[in-house]
Amino acid sequence: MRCRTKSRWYWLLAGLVLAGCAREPAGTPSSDRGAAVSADTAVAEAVGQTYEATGVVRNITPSRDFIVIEHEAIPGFMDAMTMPFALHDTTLVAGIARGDRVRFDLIVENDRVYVRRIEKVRE
Ligand SMILES: [Cu+2]
Repeated sequence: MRCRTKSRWYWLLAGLVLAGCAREPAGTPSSDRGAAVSADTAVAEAVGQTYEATGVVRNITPSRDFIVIEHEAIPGFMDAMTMPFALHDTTLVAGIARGDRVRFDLIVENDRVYVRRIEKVRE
């Protein structure tokens, strides 16, 4: 039970971490204000965009509202990394399992980033 509570918090936090993920690409020193400003500009430019990305599924929450994907670089938005993404609805991951290679659409809005379409691709 205690475990479950912890993992629930993990997913809630993961949603918040997402914004930080896009704002501060790996390797950006937080003390470097210039880099921080340009990263913010990149986030501002990303709002309203849809990005197509590919990666490998590492986890799906039992509630099917988050998926962890080891994604490849998303040009203009993110470096390659493993991170959680919110799923637009729970039916999206029907037929998708851990270890699957997937292609997905990432929608970037003002206050959230989520997956709207995801499909399994053949290796
Ligand atoms: Cu990422």
